[in-house]
Amino acid sequence: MEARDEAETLKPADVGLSDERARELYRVMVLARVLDERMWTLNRQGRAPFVTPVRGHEAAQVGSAATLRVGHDWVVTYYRDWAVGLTLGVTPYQCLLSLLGKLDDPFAGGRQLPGHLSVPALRLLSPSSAVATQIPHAVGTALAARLQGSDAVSIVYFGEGATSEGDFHEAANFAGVHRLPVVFFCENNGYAISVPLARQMPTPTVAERAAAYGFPGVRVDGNDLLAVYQATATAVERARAGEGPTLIDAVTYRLLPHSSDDDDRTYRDPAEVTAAAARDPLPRWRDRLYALGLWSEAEDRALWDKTRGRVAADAEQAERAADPPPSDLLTHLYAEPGR
Ligand SMILES: Cc1ncc(C[n+]2csc(CCOP(=O)(O)OP(=O)(O)O)c2C)c(N)n1
Ligand SMILES: [Mg+2]
Repeated sequence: MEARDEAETLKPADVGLSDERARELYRVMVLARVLDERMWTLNRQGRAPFVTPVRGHEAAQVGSAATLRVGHDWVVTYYRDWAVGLTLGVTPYQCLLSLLGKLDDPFAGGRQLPGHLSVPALRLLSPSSAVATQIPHAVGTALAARLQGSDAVSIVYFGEGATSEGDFHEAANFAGVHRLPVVFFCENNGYAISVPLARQMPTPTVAERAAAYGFPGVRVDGNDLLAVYQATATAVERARAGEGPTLIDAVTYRLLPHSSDDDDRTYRDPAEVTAAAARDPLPRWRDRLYALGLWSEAEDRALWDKTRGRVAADAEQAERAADPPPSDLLTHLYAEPGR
């Protein structure tokens, strides 16, 4: 990416982040990675039925979500956005309860696919699994904020594959016409399951799609935490100031298969995955913190040990938690007469 050299000279203060916040965002990225490792292991052990990995997307998710006013701005995610949730204050234990379909799963009481985070107090909306359907929902919350005279911004996350769906285009068109306070955040990992980007769209970038709807499309290195933070903060400010939407094309890579049911060796050259792993956003941000004198190898080792211990304990506790009772099977599925 052209943006890379310039962005790599950025310091936290240049984008309005304190040094402590810069370290904090690294801790969230590590937490997301460790949670991802644990969920994948639980799946491979036959203890968790289905996982949508976040690995590789951490800088894009954490860097963007960190720009939001938590509990004020509306956040609409998709199934890969574990690290968005963790940045807003969702806990790994809550994620693990949902992964295992437990009674106390705070997102849906154990009756949603994993990765569908939903917390009303955080204004984190419950998404559908149907690709791109969450995008018009975010435009709806942006319109509601406008009608209520609130300065809340809506951000919606989706993959580049979702931009081939009608929902994306209708949402972008409506938001563009009405200059609504919404940030369209695309986690562009180059694949919609097995379908590569060139088979999904006739343009080389997602960013250029914004031109058709009259608002800026910004392409950013999605593996560079500060570059993502800067681009999203600008888009959020623009939206809050009444200047309308922005589409962010955050270029990243999914380091694991699409889901635990997918075998990516059938459509990706292992050499491509190895090359992408060399651009892994975690060591990249860690090395930048080292270079800035904000982090040490001893602190890093201690953080990984502590985080792995915490998530392992959370997983054990979540496994022991109660399952929903069979009598609960139809709750929330059908309207209940008289209620
Ligand atoms: C409307 C619809 N079509 C197809 C699917 C099956 N499906 C689930 S995820 C996915 C790929 C989406 O790719 P992308 O938007 O690039 O996100 P990524 O998974 O790469 O992060 C597909 C085709 C679906 N859930 N909904
Ligand atoms: Mg994709």
